[in-house]
Amino acid sequence: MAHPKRYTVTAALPYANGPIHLGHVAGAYLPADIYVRYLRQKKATVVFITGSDEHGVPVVIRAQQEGSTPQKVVDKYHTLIKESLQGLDISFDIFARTSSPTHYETAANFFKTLHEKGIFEVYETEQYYDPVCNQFLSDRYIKGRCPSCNHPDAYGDQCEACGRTLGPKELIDPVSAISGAKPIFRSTKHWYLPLNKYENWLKKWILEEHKDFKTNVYGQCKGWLEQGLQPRAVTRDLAWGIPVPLSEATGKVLYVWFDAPIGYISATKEWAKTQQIDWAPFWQDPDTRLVHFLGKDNIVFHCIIFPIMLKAHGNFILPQQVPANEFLNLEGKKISTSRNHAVWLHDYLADFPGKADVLRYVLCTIAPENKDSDFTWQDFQDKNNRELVANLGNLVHRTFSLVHRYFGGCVPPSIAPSAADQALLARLEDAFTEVGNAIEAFKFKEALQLAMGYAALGNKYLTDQRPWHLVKSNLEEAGTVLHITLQLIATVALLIKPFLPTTSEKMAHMLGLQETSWGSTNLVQAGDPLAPPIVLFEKIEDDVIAAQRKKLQNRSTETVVA
Ligand code: B3M
Ligand code: ZN
Repeated sequence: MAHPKRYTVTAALPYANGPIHLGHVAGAYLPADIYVRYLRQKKATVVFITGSDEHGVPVVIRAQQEGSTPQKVVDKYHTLIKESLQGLDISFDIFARTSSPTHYETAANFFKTLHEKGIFEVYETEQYYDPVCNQFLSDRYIKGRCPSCNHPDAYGDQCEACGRTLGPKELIDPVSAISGAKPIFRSTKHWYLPLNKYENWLKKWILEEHKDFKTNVYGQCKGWLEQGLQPRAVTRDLAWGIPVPLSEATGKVLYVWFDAPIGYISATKEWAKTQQIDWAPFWQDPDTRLVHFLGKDNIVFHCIIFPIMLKAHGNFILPQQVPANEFLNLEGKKISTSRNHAVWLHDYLADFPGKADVLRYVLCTIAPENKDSDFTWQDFQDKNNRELVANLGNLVHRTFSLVHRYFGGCVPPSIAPSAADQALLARLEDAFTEVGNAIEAFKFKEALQLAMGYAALGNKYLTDQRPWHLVKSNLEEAGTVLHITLQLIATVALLIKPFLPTTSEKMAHMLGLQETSWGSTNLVQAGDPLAPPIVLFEKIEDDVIAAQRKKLQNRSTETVVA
């Protein structure tokens, strides 16, 4: 595929109503980061956008639970989330906030443009209203018995016991989650985006023109389109959010899912300003490739609603790819923030300092790319000990030790390489294409496996050639083997750079590599001095893993509200 002029890559804006967990990381932030790091290594022009989603009912509910205010909640989690993502080396160009003035202006103008173009339909409907608190109740604020499974505490949008999506009117014996009062119906006016009017256009755009979407994404879109689309309200009766910019809409705010995706655009504007460049080509030039990374629960918003918004507005490009992931489970169970069954990213970083790459590695090997997958602490330990330590770490350590011991710490020359040596070098030439193709197809798990396969190949080569024996009989031949192994290690350092950036950097430092761009060859030359070997990975002991399991069990039994 021809390469575009530039890339705009987004990762879903996390709700600033709580910390992020490993499921979020595996679903969106890590794959986005791998993709972006790869593009940068190829010297592409790319901007990587994310930030916090600070509006919506979840924030208001969290503030109530914490006895705080929505503003304090978003301030706290914005910082926590941003720092934890940075701790994992997620290399966004900007971590913006939907509370920023640029965003308020951009979102309000977007709404105004659609309003002026006569896109919206206005309907007056009866909605639940809390007569004690005198406010309309959003779906999450209504509780009642689930019509499907009889669970007594289902929410107006979903029953967490059976997973069914609900409408508030389906609940049996509804009560207000704020006051406990029985809600009454009251009429209210809202602005609707008539999704149904775009159905034919979407069918063509996705079902015909985007057969290249991942099967899980394509399948979900097809399901939505077959069910038929309905007009969807993009305004809400709520005090927290961006005010609807119309005089007849006092007291109403934009629906969070209307303003949040526009947040990608406002974030791009803010970033471009810091770079003193024009933001517009990143969203308007057809030669820009727009790619959204997210978890499967966000597919409908990014493949159906946001594209309709962009199309209705006009003058915007549409996403070229939406490589959404399925869900990551934890120790065989669904991750649940309400039941506190989660591994929080900031906890991991505190418990495993200096081990960001280990988590990146493990999460990439189990990325839920096509189906849900499972994180277990046992697997985490095994992959660290058996793959990172025993394969990559061992290869580097063995090779460097021999070169320091027998060749004065400088790359030995390659003299009369054998057929096996040449075959190995030839394989290295294909490595970048092979791994790069997998990355461009959003098959990150496969790409990492391929890259690590080269480390395994290096270990096998060493074991077969036995340079530690050769040094006694034929020093030249031993030097040749080590030269080739160093060439391989340098290639691996570049191949793993998008996945394990810190490890790659350590390896590049040890090898004295100047050039680390994708596809570079002949990376080391005879005579190049090497730095002393540094330990890349340490074994993780059983007691550390046992402690993590215990922590999870203890936390899961704590009672946490909503
Ligand atoms: N904040 C939902 C989520 O975190 C939402 C994503 C917005 S992306 C524009 O799952
Ligand atoms: Zn239920």
